[in-house]
Amino acid sequence: MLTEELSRTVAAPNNLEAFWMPFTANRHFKLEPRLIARAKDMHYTSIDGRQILDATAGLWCCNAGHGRPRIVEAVQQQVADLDFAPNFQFSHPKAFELASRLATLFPGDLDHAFFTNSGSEAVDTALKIALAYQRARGQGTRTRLIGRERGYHGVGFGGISVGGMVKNRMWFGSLLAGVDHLPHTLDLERNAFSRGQPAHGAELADELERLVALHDASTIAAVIVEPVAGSIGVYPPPVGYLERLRAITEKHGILLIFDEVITGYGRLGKGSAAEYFGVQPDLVTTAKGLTSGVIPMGAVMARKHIHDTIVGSSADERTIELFHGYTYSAHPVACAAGLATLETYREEGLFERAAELAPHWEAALHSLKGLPNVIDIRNIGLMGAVELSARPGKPGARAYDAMCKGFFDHDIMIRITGDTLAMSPPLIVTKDQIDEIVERVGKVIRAVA
Ligand code: PXG
Ligand code: PLP
Repeated sequence: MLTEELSRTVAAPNNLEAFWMPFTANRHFKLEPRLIARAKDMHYTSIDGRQILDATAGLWCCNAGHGRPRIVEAVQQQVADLDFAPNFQFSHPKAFELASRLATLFPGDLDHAFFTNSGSEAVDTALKIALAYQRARGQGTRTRLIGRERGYHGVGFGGISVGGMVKNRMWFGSLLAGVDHLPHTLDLERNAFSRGQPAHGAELADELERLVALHDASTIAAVIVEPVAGSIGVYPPPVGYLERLRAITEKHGILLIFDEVITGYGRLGKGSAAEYFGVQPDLVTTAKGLTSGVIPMGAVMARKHIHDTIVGSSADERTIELFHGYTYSAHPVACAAGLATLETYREEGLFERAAELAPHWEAALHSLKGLPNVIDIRNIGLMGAVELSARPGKPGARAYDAMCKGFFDHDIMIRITGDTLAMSPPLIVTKDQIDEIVERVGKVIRAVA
């Protein structure tokens, strides 16, 4: 069966041509394709029938693992019962049910959910809500958005404007106007091989005071940060940093947006990073783990005053309050997947499980210290990164080789960014599987020395 699939794909090389792959070295991939046929629990099956250990939860999204029965059945049933219903001026019950579940999951009064289909759309939505809120409360001069160097906020024009990964920005012109950036928080000199949150760097949040002094608070709508920078290679926030950012934004009437597309839904052993760190943002963007990656979906969680200010801003209750939404916002199949996913997390105690496993994950990852070219190891919750030194003049090549060798020679899926190997296993991972991941990653690191 699997071999048949392999021959069907590979025997007709033109099959590989038409798919212009996202964020992929297309030419090299098509020479040496890494194709997946199916997935169950902690493993993928490659099209040649090998069991590949999923050390990345897909792309940081399959937090419940793969092929989970409750989610599969919910999606199958929903497609048959109600394949689509518009959510512009009409709706369906599961949209309200899921929003209510999310309102209880996120801390404080993050009580309103605006649904999107991805993290990128969630980011654009949150930025627009921030601008609309400032305007609705009579602070329409607050139009600036502040992101952070090395941040990843998806690939919409809003997201790449506040984002700080140079290759995601440099090709695409002048981006949104009026955006500025905080400095990133990676500091290998002071913090290399920290376990969990690094001790040094809280003062980097004070850079926001400099931006306020430069632009004036009356021009700044919102600051958006990943509470733990994910895509760049797992940068946990320095101790005290997020608290300081919250204090400064609050002092100046600036909204604080946490982009929790990766950190939400148990990745840190809690429903959100906001809860984990005990810091209350005004808006939270989420996606990925919301449906465990099964059906695309994102959501922006907004605090009550933000929702109420915008929704209450028009006198006539027959007027649309926010001119924003996607055809597939709150798609019924995505809502069904979301509800079943949250139920799976609850029923199996997966957030608590992640919290319990985090110390084992930390110890296992840090056992890789001392291997060739390893210059830093970072971890928090069930996120981890091993940073390798770059080959002279060839940034990224060592990690790229590691990813390929991992897949073909050691049956493991790892994620790479620059010369960093990033990992975020499904929350169903066992201690033995964590040890297995780390053992295989160790072999891969030796193989690319
Ligand atoms: N914000 C954050 C913090 C993210 O991590 C997005 C927004 C965008 O989500 P969508 O669903 O539009 O992809 C993300 C997504 C990687 C990697 O290389 C990271 C993401 C996606 C794909 C790959 O680590 N993060
Ligand atoms: N482009 C065109 C021509 C459309 O009609 C629409 C939606 O109706 C869109 C883009 C936006 O698509 P979506 O709502 O799926 O984001």
